[in-house]
Amino acid sequence: MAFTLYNAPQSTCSQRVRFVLNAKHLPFEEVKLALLAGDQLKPDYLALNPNGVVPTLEHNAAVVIDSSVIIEYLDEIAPEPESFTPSDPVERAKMRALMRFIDEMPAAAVRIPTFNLAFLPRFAAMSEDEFLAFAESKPLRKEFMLAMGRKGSTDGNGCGTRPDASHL
Ligand SMILES: N[C@@H](CCC(=O)N[C@@H](CS)C(=O)NCC(=O)O)C(=O)O
Repeated sequence: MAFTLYNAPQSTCSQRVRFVLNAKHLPFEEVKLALLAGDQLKPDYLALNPNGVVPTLEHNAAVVIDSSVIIEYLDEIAPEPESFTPSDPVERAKMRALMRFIDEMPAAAVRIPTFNLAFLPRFAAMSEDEFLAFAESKPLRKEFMLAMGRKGSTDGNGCGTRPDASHL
């Protein structure tokens, strides 16, 4: 099996996939994208992942996008040495609910400090028009960028909230 993972070292979504590949002892090639430089928005990468975000997995001729989908895919094609998916449908449903929760809450919440700490210095150096054009070029994150603004925000105008997993 030949795997190529397009990812970024600091990206939590990429880390999830690297964790599963390593836990399953699956060797993989890495293509590291420089997110601050905008590698994820280049035409060659958008042809693989039209959302313009990492990670993306190439497995032979197949292209799989979205970290949660990728880790479920890996568990299906490589259930040995260990499967991470419960065989009982109720337990499997709980696993999926937890995965959805992680996507909806902590993954969304971490975008705000990431934006403020990593991206803001670059945006502050842009004119408002340059920032708007840059936001416009992001297929998945345009609204988030506009809500955060060129000067940043502490709450992203409701784009993220404090995660509470106590019910799971
Ligand atoms: N739901 C997607 C989200 C992917 C995502 O947001 N990736 C971030 C890094 S963790 C990214 O590529 N950000 C670059 C950008 O927003 O331009 C997944 O889990 O794969």
